[in-house]
Amino acid sequence: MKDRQRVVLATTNSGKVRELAEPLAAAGVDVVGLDAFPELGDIVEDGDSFEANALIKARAVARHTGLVSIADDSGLEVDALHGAPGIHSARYADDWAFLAGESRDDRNIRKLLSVMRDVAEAERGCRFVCCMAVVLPPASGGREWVVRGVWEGRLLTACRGGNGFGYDPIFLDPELGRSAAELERGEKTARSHRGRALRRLLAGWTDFLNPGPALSRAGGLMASARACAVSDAPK
Ligand code: ITT
Repeated sequence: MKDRQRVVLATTNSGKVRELAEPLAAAGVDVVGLDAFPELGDIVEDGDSFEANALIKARAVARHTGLVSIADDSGLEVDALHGAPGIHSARYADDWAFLAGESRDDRNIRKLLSVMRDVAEAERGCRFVCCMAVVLPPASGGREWVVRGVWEGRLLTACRGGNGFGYDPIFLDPELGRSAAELERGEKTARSHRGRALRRLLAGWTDFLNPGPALSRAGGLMASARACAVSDAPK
């Protein structure tokens, strides 16, 4: 990457920031946090897919800040629950009361383990999914691109490990035989849905920012049509 690019990371999730800021900086992308824009209120994520919600967040932040923005919409899909909690992963247990001292992540895990308590080992397949959207501000043409990363795993019956965030303690990487929370940050990024999406994004980053004439035209059309497919190559 030739020039360093300044982008806003459109997330309020500190776990995501920890996992994204360092690899982005190493790739020449200077990250500005949403805390630099306290006037930006809550963004309503009312899309029906990870892709749609990532675009909703990235568009809102690019529009408000006038900077390139990157958003991550992610979650855990459990086969035995037909893909739930999926796009509702962050708010999965909002219908359950907190136990004393419990965090939102702890409560989500407690609900999921309880719902899955009678599900046999063979039926405990699951995956983390991450869709990452990058959107240029309107003054730069508003071009958009979404990439997807997936991490296949098994749902554990009890927590293991103290690293990471969210559902990491109950997600087993079957090839490593360790939970996501038993991995150091770099090990997790090498395997994870977020790491995979990020590597795809960085591989096409320069082309996305500096498209040739054909790509520019396609990007302009795509931005005005507000349609954006997930792909390995920037549109
Ligand atoms: P932003 O929308 O501000 O980015 P959020 O936490 O609301 O923050 P999402 O709507 O994308 O983000 O929800 C993602 C949820 O999925 C997150 O809160 C975790 O519960 C779970 N999740 C995503 N990635 C994860 C990971 O790497 N490890 C564990 N849990 C993860």
